[in-house]
Amino acid sequence: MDDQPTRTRIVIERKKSKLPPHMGRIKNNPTKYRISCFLGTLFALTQAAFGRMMVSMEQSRTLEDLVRSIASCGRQHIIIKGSPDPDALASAWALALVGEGIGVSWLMYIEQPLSLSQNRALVRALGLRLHSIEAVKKMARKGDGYSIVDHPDSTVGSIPDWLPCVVHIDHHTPVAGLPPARFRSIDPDSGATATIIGACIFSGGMALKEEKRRLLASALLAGILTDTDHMRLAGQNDRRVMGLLSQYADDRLVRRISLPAMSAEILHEQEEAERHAVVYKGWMISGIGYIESSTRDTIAIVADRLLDTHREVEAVVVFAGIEDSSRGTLVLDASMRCRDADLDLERIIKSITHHGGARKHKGAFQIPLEFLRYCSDRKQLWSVLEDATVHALMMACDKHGKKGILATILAPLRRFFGRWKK
Ligand SMILES: [Mn+2]
Repeated sequence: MDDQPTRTRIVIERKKSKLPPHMGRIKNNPTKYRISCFLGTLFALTQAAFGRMMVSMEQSRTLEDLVRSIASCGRQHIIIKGSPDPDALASAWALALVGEGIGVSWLMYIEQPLSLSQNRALVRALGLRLHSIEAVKKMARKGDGYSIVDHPDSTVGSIPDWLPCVVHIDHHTPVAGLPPARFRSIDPDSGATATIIGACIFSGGMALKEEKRRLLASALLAGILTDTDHMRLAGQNDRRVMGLLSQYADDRLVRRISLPAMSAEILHEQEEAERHAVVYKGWMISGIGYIESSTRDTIAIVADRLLDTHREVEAVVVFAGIEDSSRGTLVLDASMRCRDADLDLERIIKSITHHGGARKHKGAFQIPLEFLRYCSDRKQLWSVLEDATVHALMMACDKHGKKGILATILAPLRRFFGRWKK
């Protein structure tokens, strides 16, 4: 099957090149010049209209397209690249069910181990068997394909080169240069990937057994609730899809799998974060030391809570050294939260590292520290990591923050042009 067109942006190029010789001649003839201008405008308008049509076609992708893409592979390898949170798990299972409905079997893989009790509860409730990402190499056969949910980057390093990407669905800020996918839907206006998939499946009227439908609606709803901070950040799409899902979902199950368990550990980490926080130009930056990868999501919850508690700051960054003792890995993981949707977290993160991404209000980056895990003085290593991270963030704040250099230079210009707009 042909590759589906990727999400297109309408770009009308304005070239500053000199007029070609024949245009020079036309310019000397006013009537011909006017006709050529008119034809040029007509051509540009047609192009723009066609582009817009392509975009709206993309947005109205139906269940049929999704089914066709999954049907094109013998077996679906569904990969969760980011944190296996309720949004990613529910979305991945939704793709599995779409495949199951047409006889395409599936396997599910995770790059990071499960963290937090509600994620484990969701995996149990759905009866999911999760494999480690390294297993794809062994399991993939010719004719299979892989799917990515809830991650802006559809490339996966540890899979065979010949394995095609059949589905890529996400709600983070899109990244450039992705490999082709047979079905791709990237919508940063949706608060969760579960919103995009939920709309596709539940307004598309996919046939599902009652029990599976109840479970899927509950899981997707929990995914949307978790990613939108219990609707605080929900947009129009999210609310519409939540309305659809709530007709089938089981309230008690949704509560169980979407409420962050308020453990003593989280409260302790929050206190730690407050004690070590550096406040710089409205940003609260805090490193909480080393934590085990099974409790990795703590930093995201602590970041949420700090932004909630400290109303005076515009952004919060909580970071930690994440250790996985079974794999022997060490990763610097940071969670960013901001109050104002205008603060471009994607740009801020990309100014620090390419290992991360963001959407409105939330972002994260992970820097692998492969070699540094051999450092025997862990205390000293942490103080180096803390120093480097805090300084990198301060520089990013200077450049892109609301009280940073760019904002200070641009503010009078904005005010000046704002006056003219009125
Ligand atoms: Mn998500």
